[in-house]
Amino acid sequence: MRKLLKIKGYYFITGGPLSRRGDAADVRDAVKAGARVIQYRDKNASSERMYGTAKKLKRLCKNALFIVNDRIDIAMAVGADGVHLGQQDIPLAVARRLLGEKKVIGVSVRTAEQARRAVAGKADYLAVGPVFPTSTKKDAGSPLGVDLIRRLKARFDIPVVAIGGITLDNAPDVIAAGADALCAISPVVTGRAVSAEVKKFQALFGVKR
Ligand code: TZP
Ligand code: MG
Repeated sequence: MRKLLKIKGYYFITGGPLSRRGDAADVRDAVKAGARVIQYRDKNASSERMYGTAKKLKRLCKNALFIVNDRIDIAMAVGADGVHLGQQDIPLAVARRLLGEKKVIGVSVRTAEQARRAVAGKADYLAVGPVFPTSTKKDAGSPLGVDLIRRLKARFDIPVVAIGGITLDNAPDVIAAGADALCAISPVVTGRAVSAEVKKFQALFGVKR
């Protein structure tokens, strides 16, 4: 039986060009504030740059899982804890074969059928979104609302991370729907202090440190 990954609270994703102070400073602050999952996401960097940044960020994640978005090669090259895959990325079965059973693989889903396939393929968590309208990811698709979170939690025993357009105001609805974790990129990386913003989201889950 596969061990169920436990994730709860704020799931940090790097903001790249949106960030006020840069990804490394943000990751340092997020970890300090108690974020237990850090995802390095960069849609524009060269492989060379991504490798260098990933290596640096991984070192900052002493007490946090370090996940690389999209790029299984970069994840493997730096010994990351896992990779996050969208529906258009390398197939889950291939990623699982390359990474082995111990690494974490998250999969983005927008439907119950995509979730069923991800669960069958031994994903460790699902990311659902965008829950609300967002301008951070241009091709994110139409907002799903919180109902899919509720339906997935009723049907599958796997952590669900909510993403897209989440703010401190609407996060309580996301948590009430059953999300185990949530990510809010723009509110956190454009905020005055990343650590303060992360702590506010963590507090909504009752996560203390
Ligand atoms: N995937 C679905 S929506 C999204 C991603 C990466 C962007 C979320 O950004 P924000 O600023 O939290 O709306
Ligand atoms: Mg992707």
